[in-house]
Amino acid sequence: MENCRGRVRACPLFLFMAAAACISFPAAVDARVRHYKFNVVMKNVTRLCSSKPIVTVNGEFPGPTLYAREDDTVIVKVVNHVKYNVSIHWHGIRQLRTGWSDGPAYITQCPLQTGQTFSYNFTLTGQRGTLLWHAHILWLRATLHGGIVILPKLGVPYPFPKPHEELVLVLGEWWKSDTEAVINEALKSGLAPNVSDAHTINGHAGPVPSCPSSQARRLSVDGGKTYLLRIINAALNDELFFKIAGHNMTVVEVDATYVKPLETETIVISPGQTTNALVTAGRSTGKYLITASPFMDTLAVAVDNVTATATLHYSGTLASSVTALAVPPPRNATSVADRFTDSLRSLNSKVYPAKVPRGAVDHSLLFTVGLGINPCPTCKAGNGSRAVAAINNVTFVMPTVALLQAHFFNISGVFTEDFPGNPPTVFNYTASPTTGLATTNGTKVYRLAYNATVQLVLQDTGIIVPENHPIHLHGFNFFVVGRGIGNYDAKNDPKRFNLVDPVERNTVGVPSGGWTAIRFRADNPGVWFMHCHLEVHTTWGLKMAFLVDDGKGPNESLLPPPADLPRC
Ligand SMILES: *[C@@H]1O[C@H](CO)[C@@H](O)[C@H](O)[C@H]1NC(C)=O
Ligand SMILES: *[C@@H]1O[C@H](CO)[C@@H](O)[C@H](O)[C@H]1NC(C)=O
Ligand SMILES: *[C@@H]1O[C@H](CO)[C@@H](O)[C@H](O)[C@H]1NC(C)=O
Ligand SMILES: *[C@@H]1O[C@H](CO)[C@@H](O)[C@H](O)[C@H]1NC(C)=O
Ligand SMILES: *[C@@H]1O[C@H](CO)[C@@H](O)[C@H](O)[C@H]1NC(C)=O
Ligand SMILES: *[C@@H]1O[C@H](CO)[C@@H](O)[C@H](O)[C@H]1NC(C)=O
Ligand SMILES: *[C@@H]1O[C@H](CO)[C@@H](O)[C@H](O)[C@H]1NC(C)=O
Ligand SMILES: *[C@@H]1O[C@H](CO)[C@@H](O)[C@H](O)[C@H]1NC(C)=O
Ligand SMILES: *[C@@H]1O[C@H](CO)[C@@H](O)[C@H](O)[C@H]1NC(C)=O
Ligand SMILES: *[C@@H]1O[C@H](CO)[C@@H](O)[C@H](O)[C@H]1NC(C)=O
Ligand SMILES: *[C@@H]1O[C@H](CO)[C@@H](O)[C@H](O)[C@H]1NC(C)=O
Ligand SMILES: *[C@@H]1O[C@H](CO)[C@@H](O)[C@H](O)[C@H]1NC(C)=O
Ligand SMILES: [Cu+2]
Repeated sequence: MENCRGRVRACPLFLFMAAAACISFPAAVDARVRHYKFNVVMKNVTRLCSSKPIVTVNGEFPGPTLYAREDDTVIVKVVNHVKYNVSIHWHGIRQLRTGWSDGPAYITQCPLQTGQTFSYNFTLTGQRGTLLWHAHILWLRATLHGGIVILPKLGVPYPFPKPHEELVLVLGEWWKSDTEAVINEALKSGLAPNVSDAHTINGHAGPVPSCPSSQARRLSVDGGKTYLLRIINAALNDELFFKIAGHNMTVVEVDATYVKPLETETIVISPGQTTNALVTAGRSTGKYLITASPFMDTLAVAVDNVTATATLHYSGTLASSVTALAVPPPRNATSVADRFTDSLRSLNSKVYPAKVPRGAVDHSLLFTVGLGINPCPTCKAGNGSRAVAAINNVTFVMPTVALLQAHFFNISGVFTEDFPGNPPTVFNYTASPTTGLATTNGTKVYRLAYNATVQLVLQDTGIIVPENHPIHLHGFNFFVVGRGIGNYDAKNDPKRFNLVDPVERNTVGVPSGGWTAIRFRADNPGVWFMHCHLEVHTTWGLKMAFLVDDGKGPNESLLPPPADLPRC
């Protein structure tokens, strides 16, 4: 199953199948079913001047890109050859009625133990664009991730000028240490884990202070041609700014939904988000620096401040030519991030309408998202306390039986259905309280009837520190109808909601000390995880799940579990 290592030639559509040697479509007889095999194996790699074994798919880092078309069925046979339990999440794929293939460990499945095999099996319905796959257990997604490219149906063009070529750019974070050791050390101490040592672009950091000889990726372009960059943030904990010296980009899609073209110098992208942008090689020659640098506007929070670099390299450029530098925004450039985020709009065309739930909603929810401090007698470094995180003051405790299994087979005692729809206590969420920092434990879900409409306001808290949290919802896309700083005002803020062409996505940043309002329709039965996509916060408990009941008849009901679903 060869692919072009991130590079796809955008062939004329009628030639597409002939280009199978270039894109990864296997020469399968059944063009509608794409088979992939993921062998999870250890691989020794050298980065930042030192070497370590990492968990990979098929020995590749980043892992292989999955290519398919809208309406295809994808079957990925995963075999676990490593010592860790593994599960893989197909981030952003709706998984209509196929929740068993969603992937988060102990939410929709038990993990694949060493030696086990599971075939994820799902159909790509109503989606086209770039997404990502990644491990959804422990911190394994640090190295176990890759792109998903969903091409439009055969013969359906992009709603933007056809690019000459397409490039998948996976942004990541690299630790010199073993990432499991990093998080385990933090859980023992009660303190925050060590930040990463560098960011990466397609697996490479480029020259960095600690290792000036570190390699940089080179993207070769021809002057005058336009390229589609499929940018994926697969970092564990860092939101990133992405820039190319001397070149503006035009964003045309985010999270596999088309947007109104947005010209920008800087792209802001949170872990779990994807952004497709056109870039025209409008210069005639030269080398231009590409940068991925952190966005973290809470100065009290330590961040890996090492910028990853690659180069945009025009064909015919002399080796001696100097690279034009890009100046990344400072880590706290909130205004740069806001300008970008506030400008994104759904394409909302006749062909791709924004199906925003309008009018009164069935569930109007307010969830606080933030940190907390709980006692931990064994946490010496934390002076007997540990950092935790919570939604509506509930720190989610992982069950040992998958929630979806417990739901489908009516296994009691695994979860309760009393997840609060509003904060249990009303306070000034964005202030920094010095008392009442503890949270409650629970494995709670919020239950929704099939097809119910939901408005959910995600409100950051200032407990310990306010911070930007990229919240990811499994099983659905949602519309980002509003956003603001301070405490959400239920009376006045809805008046300014955009119910016409809000951006549609699966992961959204809740601004530091502010709120974000989303709307979605619960048209997918199953159990759907929602969590912060900063892995450190997920580990600390910033997660919950929605349980969506079956509707009427088989088309609105969860399928039975596949026979090879791993058991606990
Ligand atoms: C990685 O390197 C170590 C020692 O450098 C070696 O023992 C081990 O077998 C290697 N592992 C793999 C998967 O190549
Ligand atoms: C995939 O799931 C479909 C039902 O959605 C089923 O018909 C098919 O047999 C499954 N394929 C495999 C290989 O499990
Ligand atoms: C974390 O950082 C500290 C301080 O630099 C270092 O002593 C420790 O070994 C690091 N932990 C891991 C797991 O790398
Ligand atoms: C790049 O886009 C910005 C708008 O974000 C615009 O102000 C600027 O003039 C553009 N630069 C070039 C070189 O087109
Ligand atoms: C990055 O952080 C380190 C340690 O906190 C600091 O010494 C260094 O000056 C910072 N570098 C930049 C470019 O801000
Ligand atoms: C960013 O942080 C620096 C200190 O590191 C501060 O001087 C500057 O004012 C901050 N900028 C913004 C926009 O907050
Ligand atoms: C623990 O207490 C010591 C002594 O009071 C103090 O210096 C240190 O900063 C504290 N550590 C934390 C994480 O609060
Ligand atoms: C909360 O759950 C954690 C495990 O996730 C446990 O260590 C802790 O003791 C629990 N706290 C309470 C108060 O039950
Ligand atoms: C809430 O706290 C913030 C930050 O301390 C403060 O600026 C604001 O005035 C407070 N709001 C209310 C209503 O007290
Ligand atoms: C969260 O729950 C804990 C434990 O019950 C309580 O002490 C704390 O006051 C609550 N905090 C908030 C903000 O509701
Ligand atoms: C879901 O609700 C929408 C809006 O009320 C309605 O148009 C649609 O028919 C409903 N779908 C189902 C399957 O009930
Ligand atoms: C792996 O998963 C199984 C099934 O959930 C569990 O019993 C086992 O403890 C897990 N192993 C580790 C090392 O966590
Ligand atoms: Cu978070």
